[in-house]
Parts: sequence; C-alpha cells; structure tokens
Amino acid sequence: MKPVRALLALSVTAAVLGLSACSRDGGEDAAGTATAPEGETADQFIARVNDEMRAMYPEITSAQWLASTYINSDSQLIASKANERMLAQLNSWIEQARKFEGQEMSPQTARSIQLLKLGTSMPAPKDPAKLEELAKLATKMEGMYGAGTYCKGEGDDKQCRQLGELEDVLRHDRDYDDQLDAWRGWHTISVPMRQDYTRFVELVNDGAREMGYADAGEMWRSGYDMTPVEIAAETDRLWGQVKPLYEQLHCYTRTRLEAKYGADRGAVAGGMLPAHLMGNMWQQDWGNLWDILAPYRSAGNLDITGALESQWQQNFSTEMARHRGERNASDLVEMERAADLATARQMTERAEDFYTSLGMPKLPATYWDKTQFIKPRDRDVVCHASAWPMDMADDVRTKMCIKPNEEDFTTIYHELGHVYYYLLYKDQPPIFQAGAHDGFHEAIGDTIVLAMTPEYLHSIGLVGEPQQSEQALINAQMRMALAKVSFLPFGLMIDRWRWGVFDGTIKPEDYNKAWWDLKAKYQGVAPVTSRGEEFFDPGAKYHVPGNTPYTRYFLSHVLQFQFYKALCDASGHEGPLYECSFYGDKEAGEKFQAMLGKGASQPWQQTLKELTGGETMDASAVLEYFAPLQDWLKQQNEGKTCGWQASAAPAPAAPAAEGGDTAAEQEQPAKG
Ligand code: X8Z
Ligand code: ZN
Repeated sequence: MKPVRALLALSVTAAVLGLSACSRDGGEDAAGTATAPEGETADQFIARVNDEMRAMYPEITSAQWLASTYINSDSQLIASKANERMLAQLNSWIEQARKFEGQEMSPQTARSIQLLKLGTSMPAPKDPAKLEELAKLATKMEGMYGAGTYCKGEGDDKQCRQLGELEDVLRHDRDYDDQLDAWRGWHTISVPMRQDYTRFVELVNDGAREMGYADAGEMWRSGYDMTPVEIAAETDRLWGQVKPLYEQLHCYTRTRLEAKYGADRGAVAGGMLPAHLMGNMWQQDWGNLWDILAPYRSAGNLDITGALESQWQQNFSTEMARHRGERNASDLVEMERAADLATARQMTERAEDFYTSLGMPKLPATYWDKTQFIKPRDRDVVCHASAWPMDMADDVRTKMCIKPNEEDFTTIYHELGHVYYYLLYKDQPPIFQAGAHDGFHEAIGDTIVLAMTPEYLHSIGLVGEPQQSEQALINAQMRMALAKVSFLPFGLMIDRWRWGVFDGTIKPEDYNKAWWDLKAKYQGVAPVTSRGEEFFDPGAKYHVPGNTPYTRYFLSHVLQFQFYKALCDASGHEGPLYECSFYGDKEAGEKFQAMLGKGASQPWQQTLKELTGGETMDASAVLEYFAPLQDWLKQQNEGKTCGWQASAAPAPAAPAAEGGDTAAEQEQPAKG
C-alpha cells in the first residue's frame, strides 16, 4: 500500500487548494504554505489542519497516481512538485504546533499533534533547496524501480525483460542458470541508484534531526505508542518466539533443494539457501517452490495457480467465441489482453466477496472504473501492488499488474484489506485516518488470507474436495508456512539494514556487504557469487527506493495470527485454530469493522485489546497455528545438522562494516 501517514503528509502540500480553510482566517508564508491565525487554540489548530489536509489531499494523490501509473518526465515533475509542497506544508504545521507545547488541550488534540510529527516517512529539511532535492530524488528512485529493465544480447538478439517477466522465471523455471540470470539481471537495475540513495539518506536525516530525532530511523521507530528503544526490543522478542519454527523450515527446505540440485548447488557454503533458487526475487515468500517442497504429492491438491490459469483459458475461449473469424496475430493479442483483464477482475470480485460476506460494503463503482488491474502495454508503471485512498472518502483504488497465480490472488486480498481500512475509517478526522499502527494496516487482508482454508478454497471452486487426513493437513500447513513463516526474518532484516544506514553504523561503502550480512544472519540465504560494493542490491527491493518502512510487515505477520484467532473466537469456532474460516460470519465481521473504524484515534494497545483482549503483540498464535507442521518438520529434520553459518557466504572484496548490526556473530548450528 502507499504508506498511509506518508500520504497524509503528501496531502498536506497543496497550498493553493488549502485556500478554503486557510484564506479564511490565516495567511500564507513566503513559501505559500498556510500559516496560523492569531489567538487560535490547540483544538482549533487541529481542526484547521484536518480541514486543510482533507482539502489538499486529492491533488497530491492524483499527482502520485499519475507518476506511478504513467512513468515519464512530466508525471515525475508534477509528482515531485506536489511532494515538495506537501512536505513544506507538513513542516509548517509541525512548526505551528510548537506554540501549543505545554498548553491545555483535549487528549485527542494532543494525540493529533503527536501523529502530525510522524506524518511522513520522508522527513524533509526546511531549507527549500534541500527539500526540492529530496522530493526529486524520491520520485526519481521510485520511477527507476518501476521502469527497471534488464536487457541482454545485441542487435536482433537483444532481449529485454522487466520485473514481472524475471519473476516468472523464478516462479516456473527450475533451470539453475536461467534462474541465476533472471536474479542477477534484476539486480542490475539498482546499480545506478546507489549515489542517489546515499544522498537521500543524508537529506532525510537532516529533516529528522530538525524535528528533534536522532536520525530518520529513530523517527520511524517513534510511531508505535512506545519508545523507539522499546519497539526495537519488541521486534527482537517476537523474532525470538518464531525463530525455531523458521529454522526448522529452513532446514527442511535445504534438504529438498540439495536433493533437487545436488549438495554443491542446492546450498551455499555454511548451509545457507541460494538466493536465486527460492522462487522469489527477495527470498521472502517460498510458495513458488511447491513443486520441490510439497510434503505429500497425492494428499489434497492445493494448486490454486492451476485453477486460475484454467479460469484464464475459459475467459480466452469466451473471447475467441465472441470474435469468430478475427484470428490474425494482433487480434489474438487483443483477445489475450481481454482474458487477462477479465480474470484479474474476477479474482478481485472473489476477494471482495469475502469482505462483503463479513458485512462490509461493496466496493464503490469508481473502484472498478479507476483501478489499475493489469500492466498497461504502452508505458512504464510501478507494478508493485498498492492501495490508494485518493480523497479520504470513496475514491479508493488498487494498482497492480495482476497475473492468474496464487501469489497475486492472495495479494489482492491483502490490498483490499487496505481499501476496507480506508473505507471504514473515512469518517475519522484526516489525522486519524491511518492504521492503529502501520502493522495493523498490513495485517487486515492477510488475516483474511489465513481464513482461506482448503474448505473455503473448495467452496469457491478453486480446489477439489479437501481430504481429511494427516497428510492433507501437513500439505495445507506447508502451503501457508511457505508464505508466512519464510517471510518473518525478511520482514525484520530490511529495517535492520535501514536503521543501520540511517544511524550511520552502516556506511555507504559497506551498503551491500551489510545487506548480505543481514540476509545471512536472519534469513540464512546467500548469493552464489560475491556481491561487492559495485552492486546496490537493497535498491532492487521496492521498499528501499520507494522509502516504505518495512517493520510494519514483520509486525503484521505476527498480528494477523492474533487477529485471526480473535475473529475465529468471535465466530464461535471450536477446534484447532488452523481449521477456522470465518467466511460469512457477521459477528466476526462486526468485530473486525469496529477495529477498522477506529483508525489511529487511540493507542494501538487499546485497539488490540478491544479485538483480542490483550494489549501486547505476541507470536503464540503463530506457534499454535503451525504446531502440527512444526512437529512434522522436526521429524523430517531428525539427525540433520540444521542452522547455518552466516559468515561463510561468498566474501565481497569490500572492507568490513564497523560496529553495525551485521552478522558478525555466527549462528550456532542447531540439531534438527
Ligand atoms: O509491499 C507489500 C504489499 C503492498 S503494502 C504488496 N507487501 C510486502 C512486499 O511485497 O514486500 C506485502 C507483503 C510484504
Ligand atoms: Zn500492504
């Protein structure tokens, strides 16, 4: 999704649009941003900021939507200017808020001022030249990512591929070298970002320091209704809870990869998993390796991708029947396109149906008119999936490049989670139109994905009659674990890297080394050849050039199991947690909607308590859910030496990082 608070900040920009609120009693400063009227109270100030924000919002999001769905120099210029105005306005509001420090105000106003200071993940320096530079860099890097293309060969043999095509190789092709080529190819696109990113870090750190934070990372960690130190410790604690489960999955996966590719190619020195063989560009979701990792081949077919491909075929046949006689090459391409779009829309209708089954409203008609469902043919776009609250009201959209496969199918459910959050908190004041914390926003759709049991998938015609056997259970659990458990250390390591980059313990000359050290330490994955400082591999992951904080996803992967359990309880479910689907359950739906409606209006601990009864994030529901699989994995790994040595990865030529949180300590091999 678009970072919600960042978007709030984005919305702050348009001084021109802000006239309705600010020209009434306020004025404009030299930069054209709204200024405070005399004698305004804190409560009035927040009311004004909310009004101005709501008024400015649509212009900012429109500029951004254009820059993401139609990448060219014009859309980038407009988006960058919009960002610049927004960041200046946000700085102005934060400045104006200072005069209320220590004054009487309502608790809601105090909370609003606190949230305002966290209104962007891109804190901007006040100096207009630096602010302009920052806005340009941010737009440029996101555009570079979206337009990223890997070409090889010369002349007539030249072949160019973008991320989607390269991901398809990792998804389907099991040839070792083809996968390596696709993986390396994508990682060429970020090489030119290194300088820009280095400068970007300096600028956001300047902005964060001007706001009173030690650096931008500390500012990111300040958005959790607890201190930055406390949330960092919370992530360590949660990781400690789930790490043994991850290590078992890692061990099993390595065994299977070695069986497939041979001991020398199925693992990297130290027992790590080869980065290019994990079915995913970033090794964050191993679901595409089902062909290698399926526990039991004949126990229940959970091949959702196959079913979606058949649906595409049906749509294509319908198109063929409609266009009898038109069969030249370009007609065929048009018919394929029509089938792509029809399938993508049907997949989305299917996801919408889950939400409406809980009593949530249907998506507005404008959603269906304005959403980007599939990749346009005639221009570059940012394909990375996102959900957009365009006007803080009913103009909600998603932007994806949907293909008929399981990963995209579940991503649609994820994105609609954001969309329903937007729709359900739209009556909150703009400053509170955000998740209880950002991990909540990420967890809504994924909670629904957990409720997509084999029974649910069967009920919507995507898989056959579920088998009731131990083997079928393990298959179903493995399918979920390959998406959810594999993600956990990845969800942690990205911001371990960025926190180090922002606080200076990771220096620009060590960017790549520190990245791979952290991947080794947390994920136990490694590249098969050295990745020195001539590369900038972090830039090949959207959220780095897109400057989206990532701890939210780690927290979401814990919270979603807590939400799921609470909604299962609300629906009266009895029996093992993993058997629960609350599809169609209005009581679960009511509880869920009540939570979404609160937005960020109260500390997240309170919101969590209202849903689950507890006030802390806790991974015990993850462990409860996966208990059968964990037992099974232990049996499979019996007698094997599990774990990995993080220091054994191919060593880049660059010097070692000083004192960063890199994988200097070695993981101790654990017994299976
Ligand atoms: O970025 C996303 C969503 C949009 S908020 C598609 N996710 C993370 C990623 O792709 O890296 C969802 C899971 C993790
Ligand atoms: Zn998301």
